[in-house]
Amino acid sequence: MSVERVVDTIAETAVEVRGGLAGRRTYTEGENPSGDDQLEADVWADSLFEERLLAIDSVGSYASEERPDVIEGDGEGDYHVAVDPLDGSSNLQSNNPMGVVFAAYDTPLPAPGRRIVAGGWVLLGPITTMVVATDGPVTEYVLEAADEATSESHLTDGHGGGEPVERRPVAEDITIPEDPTVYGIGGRVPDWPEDLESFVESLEDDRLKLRYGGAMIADVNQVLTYGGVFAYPALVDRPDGALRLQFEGNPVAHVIETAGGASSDGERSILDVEAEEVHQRVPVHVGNADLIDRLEDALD
Ligand code: AFP
Repeated sequence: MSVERVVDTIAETAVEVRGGLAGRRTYTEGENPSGDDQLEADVWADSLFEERLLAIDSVGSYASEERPDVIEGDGEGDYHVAVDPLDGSSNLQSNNPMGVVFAAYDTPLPAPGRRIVAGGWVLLGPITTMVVATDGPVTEYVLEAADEATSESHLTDGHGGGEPVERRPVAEDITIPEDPTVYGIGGRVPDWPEDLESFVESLEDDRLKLRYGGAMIADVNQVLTYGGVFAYPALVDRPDGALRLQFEGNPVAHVIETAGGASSDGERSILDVEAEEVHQRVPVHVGNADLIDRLEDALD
Protein backbone atom coordinates (compact mmCIF):
# COMPACT_ATOMS: atom_id res chain seq x y z
CA MET A 1 0.00 0.00 0.00
CA SER A 2 1.37 3.44 -0.90
CA VAL A 3 2.54 5.90 1.69
CA GLU A 4 -0.08 8.34 0.36
CA ARG A 5 -2.61 7.07 2.88
CA VAL A 6 -0.20 8.10 5.65
CA VAL A 7 0.14 11.58 4.09
CA ASP A 8 -3.65 11.87 3.69
CA THR A 9 -4.19 10.84 7.31
CA ILE A 10 -1.68 13.42 8.52
CA ALA A 11 -3.53 16.06 6.47
CA GLU A 12 -6.97 15.11 7.77
CA THR A 13 -5.83 14.90 11.38
CA ALA A 14 -3.94 18.19 11.23
CA VAL A 15 -7.05 20.00 9.94
CA GLU A 16 -9.06 18.47 12.80
CA VAL A 17 -6.36 19.42 15.32
CA ARG A 18 -6.50 23.02 14.09
CA GLY A 19 -10.23 23.08 14.82
CA GLY A 20 -9.72 21.95 18.42
CA LEU A 21 -6.89 24.22 19.55
CA ALA A 22 -8.88 27.15 20.93
CA GLY A 23 -10.14 25.20 23.92
CA ARG A 24 -6.88 23.41 24.73
CA ARG A 25 -4.46 26.22 25.54
CA THR A 26 -3.79 25.29 29.17
CA TYR A 27 -0.75 23.37 30.42
CA THR A 28 -1.16 19.90 31.90
CA GLU A 29 0.75 18.75 34.96
CA GLY A 30 2.92 16.57 32.73
CA GLU A 31 5.99 16.97 30.57
CA ASN A 32 7.12 15.12 27.45
CA PRO A 33 10.12 12.75 27.28
CA SER A 34 12.35 15.71 26.40
CA GLY A 35 11.27 17.57 29.53
CA ASP A 36 9.08 20.13 27.70
CA ASP A 37 5.85 21.26 29.38
CA GLN A 38 2.76 19.72 27.75
CA LEU A 39 -0.30 21.65 26.72
CA GLU A 40 -3.73 19.99 26.64
CA ALA A 41 -3.42 20.45 22.87
CA ASP A 42 -0.14 18.48 22.72
CA VAL A 43 -1.66 15.47 24.49
CA TRP A 44 -4.91 15.58 22.53
CA ALA A 45 -3.22 15.97 19.11
CA ASP A 46 -0.84 13.13 19.93
CA SER A 47 -3.72 10.78 20.81
CA LEU A 48 -5.49 11.58 17.53
CA PHE A 49 -2.38 10.98 15.41
CA GLU A 50 -1.66 7.70 17.20
CA GLU A 51 -5.20 6.40 16.71
CA ARG A 52 -5.49 7.44 13.07
CA LEU A 53 -2.02 6.36 11.93
CA LEU A 54 -2.02 2.97 13.65
CA ALA A 55 -5.40 2.27 12.00
CA ILE A 56 -3.56 2.13 8.65
CA ASP A 57 -2.48 -1.41 7.67
CA SER A 58 0.79 -0.17 6.16
CA VAL A 59 1.87 1.57 9.40
CA GLY A 60 3.95 -0.74 11.57
CA SER A 61 4.64 1.65 14.43
CA TYR A 62 4.08 5.19 15.70
CA ALA A 63 6.51 7.40 17.61
CA SER A 64 5.81 10.85 18.97
CA GLU A 65 7.73 13.65 20.62
CA GLU A 66 5.09 13.40 23.35
CA ARG A 67 5.59 9.67 24.11
CA PRO A 68 8.58 7.95 25.71
CA ASP A 69 8.46 4.79 23.59
CA VAL A 70 7.64 3.67 20.06
CA ILE A 71 4.10 2.20 19.87
CA GLU A 72 3.87 -0.96 17.78
CA GLY A 73 0.85 -1.47 15.51
CA ASP A 74 -1.10 -4.73 15.20
CA GLY A 75 0.21 -5.78 11.84
CA GLU A 76 3.45 -5.92 9.92
CA GLY A 77 3.21 -2.49 8.36
CA ASP A 78 6.14 -1.26 6.28
CA TYR A 79 6.11 2.35 7.46
CA HIS A 80 7.29 3.59 10.82
CA VAL A 81 5.88 7.07 11.39
CA ALA A 82 7.46 9.70 13.64
CA VAL A 83 5.34 12.75 14.46
CA ASP A 84 5.77 15.99 16.35
CA PRO A 85 2.02 16.49 16.86
CA LEU A 86 2.32 20.22 17.59
CA ASP A 87 5.67 21.79 16.77
CA GLY A 88 5.81 25.23 18.35
CA SER A 89 2.90 24.57 20.71
CA SER A 90 4.20 27.25 23.09
CA ASN A 91 3.07 29.66 20.32
CA LEU A 92 -0.54 28.67 21.01
CA GLN A 93 -0.87 31.08 23.94
CA SER A 94 0.47 33.95 21.84
CA ASN A 95 -1.52 32.83 18.75
CA ASN A 96 1.55 32.55 16.54
CA PRO A 97 2.06 29.91 13.82
CA MET A 98 2.77 26.27 14.70
CA GLY A 99 2.24 22.93 13.03
CA VAL A 100 2.80 19.22 12.64
CA VAL A 101 6.06 17.62 11.55
CA PHE A 102 6.08 14.03 10.26
CA ALA A 103 8.29 11.42 8.66
CA ALA A 104 7.39 7.94 7.42
CA TYR A 105 10.53 5.76 7.56
CA ASP A 106 10.83 2.36 5.85
CA THR A 107 12.65 0.80 8.79
CA PRO A 108 11.92 0.57 12.53
CA LEU A 109 12.72 3.59 14.72
CA PRO A 110 15.08 5.10 15.63
CA ALA A 111 16.09 5.43 11.97
CA PRO A 112 18.45 7.59 9.91
CA GLY A 113 16.96 10.34 7.75
CA ARG A 114 18.00 8.59 4.54
CA ARG A 115 15.28 6.00 5.31
CA ILE A 116 12.49 8.54 5.05
CA VAL A 117 9.95 7.62 2.34
CA ALA A 118 7.69 10.64 2.92
CA GLY A 119 8.32 13.59 5.18
CA GLY A 120 7.32 17.16 5.73
CA TRP A 121 5.01 19.37 7.73
CA VAL A 122 1.56 20.94 8.03
CA LEU A 123 1.81 24.66 8.85
CA LEU A 124 -1.07 26.15 10.85
CA GLY A 125 -0.63 29.73 9.69
CA PRO A 126 -3.17 32.21 8.27
CA ILE A 127 -4.09 29.28 6.03
CA THR A 128 -3.33 25.59 6.46
CA THR A 129 -0.65 24.31 4.11
CA MET A 130 1.21 21.02 3.81
CA VAL A 131 4.74 20.69 2.44
CA VAL A 132 5.83 17.14 1.66
CA ALA A 133 8.54 15.29 -0.25
CA THR A 134 7.59 11.75 -1.25
CA ASP A 135 9.89 9.86 -3.63
CA GLY A 136 10.96 13.02 -5.38
CA PRO A 137 10.11 16.68 -5.57
CA VAL A 138 8.72 18.90 -2.84
CA THR A 139 5.05 19.88 -3.21
CA GLU A 140 3.01 22.43 -1.27
CA TYR A 141 -0.72 21.90 -0.79
CA VAL A 142 -3.50 24.00 0.68
CA LEU A 143 -5.62 21.88 3.02
CA GLU A 144 -9.31 22.62 3.45
CA ALA A 145 -12.14 20.62 4.96
CA ALA A 146 -14.32 19.78 1.96
CA ASP A 147 -17.18 17.59 0.90
CA GLU A 148 -15.95 17.54 -2.66
CA ALA A 149 -12.70 18.16 -4.43
CA THR A 150 -12.20 20.82 -7.09
CA SER A 151 -10.91 19.65 -10.47
CA GLU A 152 -7.19 19.97 -9.73
CA SER A 153 -7.18 18.70 -6.16
CA HIS A 154 -7.29 15.44 -4.27
CA LEU A 155 -9.93 14.58 -1.66
CA THR A 156 -8.80 12.38 1.19
CA ASP A 157 -11.26 9.63 2.17
CA GLY A 158 -11.47 10.01 5.94
CA HIS A 159 -10.26 6.41 6.22
CA GLY A 160 -8.79 6.73 9.69
CA GLY A 161 -11.90 8.35 11.13
CA GLY A 162 -11.18 11.97 10.22
CA GLU A 163 -13.30 14.16 7.98
CA PRO A 164 -12.34 14.25 4.29
CA VAL A 165 -9.95 17.07 3.44
CA GLU A 166 -9.19 18.66 0.09
CA ARG A 167 -5.44 18.58 -0.57
CA ARG A 168 -4.94 21.12 -3.39
CA PRO A 169 -1.42 21.44 -4.88
CA VAL A 170 -0.36 25.10 -5.06
CA ALA A 171 3.38 24.71 -5.76
CA GLU A 172 5.13 21.71 -7.30
CA ASP A 173 8.78 20.69 -7.68
CA ILE A 174 9.70 23.44 -5.20
CA THR A 175 13.35 24.51 -5.03
CA ILE A 176 14.87 26.87 -2.49
CA PRO A 177 15.45 30.35 -4.04
CA GLU A 178 19.10 30.96 -4.99
CA ASP A 179 19.21 34.46 -3.49
CA PRO A 180 18.77 34.09 0.29
CA THR A 181 16.64 36.64 2.12
CA VAL A 182 15.91 35.47 5.70
CA TYR A 183 17.65 33.84 8.63
CA GLY A 184 16.57 32.59 12.07
CA ILE A 185 18.86 31.19 14.75
CA GLY A 186 17.52 29.63 17.98
CA GLY A 187 18.99 29.74 21.45
CA ARG A 188 20.27 32.76 23.36
CA VAL A 189 23.20 34.64 21.82
CA PRO A 190 25.43 34.26 24.93
CA ASP A 191 24.89 30.49 24.68
CA TRP A 192 25.89 30.22 21.00
CA PRO A 193 29.11 28.38 20.16
CA GLU A 194 32.12 30.56 19.43
CA ASP A 195 32.19 31.92 15.85
CA LEU A 196 28.43 31.55 15.31
CA GLU A 197 28.01 35.25 16.05
CA SER A 198 30.51 36.18 13.35
CA PHE A 199 28.59 33.99 10.89
CA VAL A 200 25.36 35.81 11.82
CA GLU A 201 27.12 39.16 11.37
CA SER A 202 28.11 38.01 7.86
CA LEU A 203 24.44 37.30 7.13
CA GLU A 204 23.56 40.82 8.24
CA ASP A 205 26.38 42.15 6.03
CA ASP A 206 24.74 40.21 3.18
CA ARG A 207 21.52 42.04 4.15
CA LEU A 208 19.50 38.97 5.13
CA LYS A 209 16.54 39.78 7.42
CA LEU A 210 16.00 38.18 10.85
CA ARG A 211 12.92 35.98 10.86
CA TYR A 212 12.55 33.82 13.99
CA GLY A 213 9.17 32.89 15.41
CA GLY A 214 9.70 30.06 17.88
CA ALA A 215 8.16 27.30 15.76
CA MET A 216 10.75 25.46 13.69
CA ILE A 217 8.51 24.60 10.74
CA ALA A 218 7.15 28.15 10.44
CA ASP A 219 10.73 29.42 10.30
CA VAL A 220 11.89 26.64 7.97
CA ASN A 221 8.88 27.29 5.71
CA GLN A 222 10.11 30.90 5.34
CA VAL A 223 13.58 29.63 4.41
CA LEU A 224 12.07 27.29 1.79
CA THR A 225 9.94 30.15 0.44
CA TYR A 226 12.44 33.03 0.50
CA GLY A 227 15.88 31.39 0.73
CA GLY A 228 18.22 31.70 3.70
CA VAL A 229 19.06 29.65 6.76
CA PHE A 230 17.39 28.34 9.90
CA ALA A 231 19.37 26.90 12.75
CA TYR A 232 18.87 25.66 16.24
CA PRO A 233 22.56 25.14 16.91
CA ALA A 234 24.58 23.33 19.54
CA LEU A 235 24.70 25.59 22.61
CA VAL A 236 27.45 25.86 25.20
CA ASP A 237 25.21 24.16 27.77
CA ARG A 238 23.36 21.94 25.24
CA PRO A 239 25.97 20.47 22.86
CA ASP A 240 23.26 18.50 21.02
CA GLY A 241 21.01 21.52 20.62
CA ALA A 242 17.28 21.40 21.36
CA LEU A 243 15.59 19.76 18.40
CA ARG A 244 14.96 16.03 18.03
CA LEU A 245 16.50 14.04 15.17
CA GLN A 246 13.57 11.69 14.46
CA PHE A 247 10.76 14.21 14.71
CA GLU A 248 12.31 17.54 13.63
CA GLY A 249 15.84 17.37 12.24
CA ASN A 250 15.36 14.50 9.78
CA PRO A 251 12.02 15.65 8.27
CA VAL A 252 13.14 19.24 7.61
CA ALA A 253 16.53 18.06 6.30
CA HIS A 254 14.68 15.65 3.97
CA VAL A 255 12.54 18.46 2.53
CA ILE A 256 15.24 21.12 2.28
CA GLU A 257 17.79 18.79 0.67
CA THR A 258 15.13 17.53 -1.76
CA ALA A 259 14.46 21.20 -2.62
CA GLY A 260 18.13 21.69 -3.53
CA GLY A 261 19.28 23.11 -0.20
CA ALA A 262 21.50 21.57 2.44
CA SER A 263 21.38 20.48 6.08
CA SER A 264 24.04 20.01 8.72
CA ASP A 265 24.48 18.99 12.33
CA GLY A 266 27.56 21.21 12.22
CA GLU A 267 29.71 18.65 10.45
CA ARG A 268 27.62 16.51 8.07
CA SER A 269 24.17 16.20 6.53
CA ILE A 270 21.59 15.59 9.23
CA LEU A 271 20.35 12.68 7.10
CA ASP A 272 23.68 10.94 7.78
CA VAL A 273 23.52 11.31 11.57
CA GLU A 274 23.42 7.91 13.22
CA ALA A 275 20.08 7.28 14.93
CA GLU A 276 20.71 5.78 18.37
CA GLU A 277 17.75 6.81 20.50
CA VAL A 278 14.21 7.89 19.61
CA HIS A 279 14.43 11.23 21.45
CA GLN A 280 18.04 12.06 20.67
CA ARG A 281 18.66 15.71 19.98
CA VAL A 282 20.69 17.09 17.11
CA PRO A 283 21.97 20.56 16.20
CA VAL A 284 19.88 21.62 13.18
CA HIS A 285 21.07 23.94 10.39
CA VAL A 286 19.13 24.00 7.09
CA GLY A 287 19.01 26.36 4.11
CA ASN A 288 20.87 27.36 0.98
CA ALA A 289 23.84 25.09 0.36
CA ASP A 290 26.41 27.89 0.20
CA LEU A 291 25.20 29.30 3.52
CA ILE A 292 25.37 25.88 5.17
CA ASP A 293 28.93 25.47 3.82
CA ARG A 294 29.87 28.85 5.30
CA LEU A 295 28.25 27.87 8.60
CA GLU A 296 30.17 24.59 8.78
CA ASP A 297 33.41 26.46 8.03
CA ALA A 298 32.59 28.97 10.79
CA LEU A 299 31.92 26.20 13.32
CA ASP A 300 35.10 24.31 12.44
P1 AFP B 1 7.55 24.00 21.59
O1 AFP B 1 6.88 22.96 20.75
O2 AFP B 1 7.73 23.57 23.02
O3 AFP B 1 6.95 25.36 21.43
O4 AFP B 1 9.07 24.10 21.05
C1 AFP B 1 9.22 24.46 19.70
C2 AFP B 1 10.62 24.05 19.28
O5 AFP B 1 10.81 22.68 19.53
C3 AFP B 1 10.87 24.36 17.80
O6 AFP B 1 9.73 24.29 17.02
C4 AFP B 1 11.43 25.76 17.84
O7 AFP B 1 12.30 26.05 16.77
C5 AFP B 1 12.18 25.79 19.18
O8 AFP B 1 11.57 24.81 20.01
C6 AFP B 1 12.06 27.13 19.84
O9 AFP B 1 12.89 27.10 20.97
P2 AFP B 1 13.12 28.46 21.79
O10 AFP B 1 11.85 28.68 22.56
O11 AFP B 1 14.31 28.14 22.67
O12 AFP B 1 13.39 29.55 20.80
